[in-house]
Amino acid sequence: MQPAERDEVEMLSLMLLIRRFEERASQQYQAQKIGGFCHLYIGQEAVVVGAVAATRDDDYLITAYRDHAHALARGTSPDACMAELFGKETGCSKGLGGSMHYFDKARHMYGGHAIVGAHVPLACGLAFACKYRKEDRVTLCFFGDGAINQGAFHEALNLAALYKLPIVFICENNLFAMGTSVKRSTSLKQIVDRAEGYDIPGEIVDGMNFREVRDKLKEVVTSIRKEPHPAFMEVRTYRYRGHSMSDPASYRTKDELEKYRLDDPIIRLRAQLTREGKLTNEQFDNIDKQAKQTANDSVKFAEESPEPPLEKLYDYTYVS
Ligand SMILES: Cc1ncc(C[n+]2csc(CCOP(=O)(O)OP(=O)(O)O)c2C)c(N)n1
Repeated sequence: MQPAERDEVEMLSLMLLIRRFEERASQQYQAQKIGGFCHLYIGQEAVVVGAVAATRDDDYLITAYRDHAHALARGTSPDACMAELFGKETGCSKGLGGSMHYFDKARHMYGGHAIVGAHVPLACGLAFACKYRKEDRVTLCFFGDGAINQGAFHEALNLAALYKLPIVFICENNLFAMGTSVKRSTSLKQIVDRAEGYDIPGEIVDGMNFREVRDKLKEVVTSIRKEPHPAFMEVRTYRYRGHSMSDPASYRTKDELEKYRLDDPIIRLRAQLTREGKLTNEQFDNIDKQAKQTANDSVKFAEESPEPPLEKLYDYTYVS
């Protein structure tokens, strides 16, 4: 069981750790220490941290490929996360998954999935298992705005509603799927209206505001624990970096980016806590220093870790 209220300074520290971890990862990618794809979550931190603050550690969590923050928020060690990016044996997926395939079964973090929308039915499977076993866990299924026009997404929502599954579909609407604006890909004016088509209650949440994410999700999760049902949240957020490390993000204007930077979720929570006398500048600087140190240490750990042995190359690989 979680304490009734997660400490907000602790949650701010988590957001800073995620930010500093990914900044280091970005540098290591540019130095060619990390191969393959790498999608950063910078700017979206309040979404998953707000969600973790509203739920229990034994609730299930599953997401797409922008997954570093989801593992870190769940408590996967930064060392194991960085080592995974480096393809090292000490990584959270034994160095065989990379950036898009983080996994931590012990912490109920069920990936890390690269195919857009494909994990949404898997999330329903997790929620079905909980209901079948009469557990009061809730499944949190995160996905981007690009997933909502995939067939698998629609099949999953239909089943979730039909079976009254204990699941929250959390659409992290960062306005773009790669370089495609949501306005060009989706017929609806509001993504949340997708849920109505399946008789699933939905709401819009400000994803730059940690407190709003936490509080709205808490209400939803309380209702689901009482009587299982699906729910949908369109969380409006923004990614400050490109889609992946190789995207210069030339499809959006500097003004747009600047507007969202002024609404940085970390700065916002810091300001709220400072105004209320719960955080001093000195405390903030110390937390940030610690986050930077942890991120630096994770790079050292990853560098010094062994490669997976060659004979493990085909382990955990399956064909259908
Ligand atoms: C089925 C499928 N089609 C296309 C791709 C290529 N692709 C990778 S990421 C992406 C954009 C998805 O955007 P969104 O779901 O909004 O998530 P975000 O990147 O914004 O987090 C696409 C089209 C894919 N991985 N899977």
